[in-house]
Amino acid sequence: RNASSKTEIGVVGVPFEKGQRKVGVGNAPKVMRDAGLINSLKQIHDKIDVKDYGDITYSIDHDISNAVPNMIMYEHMVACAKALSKQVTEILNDGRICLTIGGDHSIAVATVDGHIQAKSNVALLWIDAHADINTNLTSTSGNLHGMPVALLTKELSDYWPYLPGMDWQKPVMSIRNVAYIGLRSVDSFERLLIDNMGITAFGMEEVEKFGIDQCVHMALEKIDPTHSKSIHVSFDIDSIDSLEAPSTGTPVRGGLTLREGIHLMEVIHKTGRLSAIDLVEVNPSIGTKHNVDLTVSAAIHIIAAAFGYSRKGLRPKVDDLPIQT
Ligand code: Z70
Ligand code: MN
Ligand code: MN
Ligand code: MN
Repeated sequence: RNASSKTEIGVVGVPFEKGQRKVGVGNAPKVMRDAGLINSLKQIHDKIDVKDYGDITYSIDHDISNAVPNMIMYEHMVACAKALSKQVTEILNDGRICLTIGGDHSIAVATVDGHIQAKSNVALLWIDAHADINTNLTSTSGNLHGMPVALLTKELSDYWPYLPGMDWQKPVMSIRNVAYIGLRSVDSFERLLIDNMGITAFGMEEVEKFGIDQCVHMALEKIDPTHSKSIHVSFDIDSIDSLEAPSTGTPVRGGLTLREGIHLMEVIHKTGRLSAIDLVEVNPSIGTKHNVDLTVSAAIHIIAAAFGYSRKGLRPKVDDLPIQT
């Protein structure tokens, strides 16, 4: 409970869905806003200040389409990412915590890059059923939302070909500053990398064995042992079990419960060092209206927990008391 300190939030929507092949995930920013996201944030407690920076727009350079093998709709990702990185840096430089509403997970290349531009010393928690650490050589899909971690980290930079239009993006983050929680659908090359590089990864087996509270604390201890870094949480809604968050492109059973997702964010909130959150892969075109409502409300609960929503409730301000004591 952190109702005494002021929390300034900057929200940016990214209606981007070209990092994968299913239609609809680009509508999530609108659907999340229509579901009352901004008001839900304002109602967490009275020290919250929210500024909505609107949605990212961009225009593509057709000359670089098909420039890189096995990177589908590459030119779209490049253009969107450049605009988004700048916007994230601006929000952080305005002194706000940046909340990015995707869009598919390829947008995290930009949000983490923009965060590093503003704060340099960044620790990244990747909450996902998937590892998203393929390169264009290891990916069996060519989908860019399976590649952002490999684009961001310096240990993998030698494995990429020249990426036209991405010169602004510097892969300066160390994989040592990245931790996964929630993995349960990992490709074979991704598994090889995680094992051989000793990447910090708490899959669903570890969540089961140690519990979510221990997993988050152990992850933070690995990526931020001095308790000094600026924390970035890149939250793929498919980390949550598909029974509780069904409207997503690649649902996987046996995932985090909503309660585990909320608790994870409560732990992060209490560090006082959360600077950026991505909430990605909500697809309002998948499933019934009930499925979509479940998924959107799960996402809003998870976000609210990150900004200090208290499940215990908050005591009223003295002025609000019905009886003067
Ligand atoms: C696979 C790939 C992925 C989300 C699917 C899947 C990646 N590893 N990520 N759905 N959210 O295509 O690279
Ligand atoms: Mn993902
Ligand atoms: Mn995923
Ligand atoms: Mn410690």
